[in-house]
Amino acid sequence: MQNIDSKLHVRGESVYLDDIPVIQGTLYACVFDSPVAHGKLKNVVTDKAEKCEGVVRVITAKDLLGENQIGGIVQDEPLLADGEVHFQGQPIAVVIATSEELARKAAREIHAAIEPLPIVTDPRVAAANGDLIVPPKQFVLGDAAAAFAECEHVFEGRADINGQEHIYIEPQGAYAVPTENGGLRVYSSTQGPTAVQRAVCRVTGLQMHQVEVDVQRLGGGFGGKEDQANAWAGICAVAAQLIKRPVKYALHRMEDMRMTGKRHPYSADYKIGLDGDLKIQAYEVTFYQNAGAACDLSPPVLERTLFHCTNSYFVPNVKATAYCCRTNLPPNTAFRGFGGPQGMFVIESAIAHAAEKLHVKAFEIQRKNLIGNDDEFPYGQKAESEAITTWTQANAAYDFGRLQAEAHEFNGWSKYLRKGVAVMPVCFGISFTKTPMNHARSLVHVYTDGSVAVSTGAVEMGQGVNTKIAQVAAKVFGLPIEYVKILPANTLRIANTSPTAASAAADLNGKATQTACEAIRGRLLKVAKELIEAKSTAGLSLRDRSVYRKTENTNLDWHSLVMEAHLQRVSLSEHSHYATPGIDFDWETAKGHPFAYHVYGTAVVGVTVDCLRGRYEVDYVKCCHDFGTSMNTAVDHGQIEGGIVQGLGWMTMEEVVYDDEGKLRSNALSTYKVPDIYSVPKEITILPLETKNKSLALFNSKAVGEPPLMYGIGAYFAIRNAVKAFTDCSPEFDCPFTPEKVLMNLYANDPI
Ligand code: MTE
Ligand code: LUZ
Ligand code: MOS
Repeated sequence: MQNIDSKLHVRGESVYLDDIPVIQGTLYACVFDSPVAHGKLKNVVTDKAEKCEGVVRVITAKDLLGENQIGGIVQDEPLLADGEVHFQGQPIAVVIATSEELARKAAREIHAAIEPLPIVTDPRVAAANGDLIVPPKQFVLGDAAAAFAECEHVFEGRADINGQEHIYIEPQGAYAVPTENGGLRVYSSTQGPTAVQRAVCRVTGLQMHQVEVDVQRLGGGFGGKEDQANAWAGICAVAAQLIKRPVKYALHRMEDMRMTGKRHPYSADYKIGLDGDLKIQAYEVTFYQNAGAACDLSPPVLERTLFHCTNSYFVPNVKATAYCCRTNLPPNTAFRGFGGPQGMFVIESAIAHAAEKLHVKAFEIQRKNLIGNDDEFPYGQKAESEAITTWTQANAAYDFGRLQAEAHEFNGWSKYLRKGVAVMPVCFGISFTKTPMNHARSLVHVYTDGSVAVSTGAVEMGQGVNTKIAQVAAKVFGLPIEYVKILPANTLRIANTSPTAASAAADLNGKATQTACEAIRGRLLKVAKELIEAKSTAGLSLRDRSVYRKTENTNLDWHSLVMEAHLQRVSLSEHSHYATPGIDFDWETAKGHPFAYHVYGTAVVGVTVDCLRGRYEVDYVKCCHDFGTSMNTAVDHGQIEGGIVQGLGWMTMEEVVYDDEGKLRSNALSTYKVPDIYSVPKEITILPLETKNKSLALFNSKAVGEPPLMYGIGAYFAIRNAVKAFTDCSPEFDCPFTPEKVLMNLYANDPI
């Protein structure tokens, strides 16, 4: 079944924030943001801008009627800078004008007097200065120190991981419209309608029932709109409240890149200990997370780095420590994988390091250490593992040894091309690691014409969650998908939502929808029982728009049943709640059962490096992926292909560059290169592993949104292997492996 939005997308008829027809009298915002990464804000000169054509008002921190604060976890993020600036791109003032162009023009006339303060961009420097946003976090399993003493081989090193721009196709934005009695309706390109509602209430001083947030769909979020849509909604809301006219702000790409946070860069130190049989006996790792200038979601991102620091491996003795370091960069934020990928890159680096020194293939170490059933993760949860199964099935289908041998043979005769292969297993936990976030609600109406409308808190951002939720309703009611409409996420219909994140939107909102539909179906079947004079509802079901008794069509059709139920004054509506059972986590002990289940998979990545130019191509990514029982293979394969390409981009060509002044140099799509049709792998093969277990997933389909991104990590190690096949070198573990970096490594040994 195809994505229900695909026809709209192809015709260009899908409505995104900037497509919403504007109301007469709408004004446009443009932010004046800090040109300095750290300093005392002495004075903001706005009078020139105020006199510009079309300008209605210029807003600064002192104008807010509510609190000047949008920090969610730590109260360290003003909506508009006040007293100090902490990163280049921090909003200081907002111009409100009659058109977008005039607002932008006037914003250029604002000036700020800023007395410079020292700028820190390196998380290790911040940690040395003691500038941590929250206290360090630690996971301990067994006794790493004692285990190292017993290990035959011990290796230590460092790994550095750069950030990543989200490059959602639709930049951030919001549109706030005043409603009666001082209320607001806010359209926002957000993954978290409730987070936007809370932020808007805070900065305007309104109560939550006065603020309606509506989200039709996003042109991509990838985590970048889990928290960071709040500022733009807050800015539009404040302006709409003050001026009493609708205010819109759709950011330009360069504004978005300059002012918003990205995937967190990390620097890490690792120590890995193996016994004579290549079993990893001990692992010690310290992570320095570059959080940027404000907390945002950095602590839970840091926690997920710890949760995934041993990836798909069982290590009996682990000590993992993580520091949340404040720097003068835009606050970094959620990005597909949410800190997990960074944790995985470090242990994969440690394994590659050990393999290099021991002259064995990395995949021999990887294979020997895969986590098995009932092995314990460092956070106490026992694995229901598919790690070995996905590895074995991928190896049976693709033959890692043969792929390596072919690369080796090729490297033997090719003059300037080198092939490299790497295997990347992935294990990713599903559930928000903050247990209280794992719940959702669904509101289902069956109308008297038999059509069905479903509202949930899930935000459609291209991942197909609406299609899956529509499938749930269609399945429970036995209807074609065309009978079901999924309404925009709206805080008046569905309250107190968790963001669409953690790959859990279909699980949580789909389960709530299932319960709601089943409740209505139960009532309808009772009505049907009377109409067809059956003894009980047992054996009755809804299928093909009809009521069935076992396998026989009773000729009572859906439309008549619905109308009859309505005439009998039976409710055709239901509001249901779902909360993931059986999960908990205690940070006091750093142990618990935080995840409903894990998603497993194994990928093999092959690359060819042009050793004259440093350029490379990804020849293939072949994986075996644990789908549970996929609800929609077209959507899920799309998620895997997209995730892989996004992961490859992060590992290879996407390079976020800040200079020492904290200025973003890679500030446009001309200087920040994302994968295009020419750089995607020539082959992506997906072998589905169908697992049926007692997992808590929706109709046994496992979440798919984030895990495949981490297959892309294999590209780094495949390129590294190809480079090592050309020249005797040991490239640092420092991603992305850009063509420039490849070239420098290829010729590092050459005297110049
Ligand atoms: N796919 C598309 N097309 N666009 C997106 O923005 N976001 C990813 C993933 N896949 C994203 C996407 C991220 S970061 C998450 S957490 C999940 O989708 C969220 O949706 P789900 O919970 O429905 O899987
Ligand atoms: N967001 C969040 C997430 O708030 N908590 C999480 O655990 C998480 N995990 C993945 C992606 N987003
Ligand atoms: Mo995804 S990083 O959970 O939005």
